[in-house]
Amino acid sequence: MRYAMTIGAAAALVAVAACSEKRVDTGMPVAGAAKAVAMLRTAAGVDVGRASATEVAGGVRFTIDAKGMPQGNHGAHIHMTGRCDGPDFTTAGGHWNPTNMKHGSMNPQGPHEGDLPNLMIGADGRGTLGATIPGATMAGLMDADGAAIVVHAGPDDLMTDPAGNSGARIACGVFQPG
Ligand SMILES: [Cu+2]
Ligand SMILES: [Zn+2]
Repeated sequence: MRYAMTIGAAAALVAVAACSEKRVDTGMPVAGAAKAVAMLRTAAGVDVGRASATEVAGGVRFTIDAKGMPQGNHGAHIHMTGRCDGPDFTTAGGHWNPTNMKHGSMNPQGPHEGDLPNLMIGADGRGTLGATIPGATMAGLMDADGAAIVVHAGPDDLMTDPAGNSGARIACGVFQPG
């Protein structure tokens, strides 16, 4: 009897663990996952890398592979409209924000769904980033007006609405189904 109760308690613990596990952002790949790719360009049209968006379990995983950018930390976000008109790329609109939050992962009222960590560019002008946005969907990203990825001149403080004081938009890319 005592043995059976211990087993029962252990099973309950496993059930709780399995349940909370589902909420963890695993970023596990999904078979036949939808994917989109964006080529990053400066206002002068210079190729400065690429970004990708891939459907994963529970969200969308974004990557950036950058080159030819100024050394330092740069704000990087998914913007709501799939347009990148120079020189200031304002046509990309604000941050992708389907859930009506404020900007920044350190903002108690944040973050936007389109908020990514800072992109760190090294002395060689290169940098990479990978982040999964829980709850995001490819259908939401690739809606009628599309989406763009934007890299800013300065670092994102991850807190100040609407864009973390990250300065001018120095590179932009429109997501295309890939
Ligand atoms: Cu931005
Ligand atoms: Zn934001």
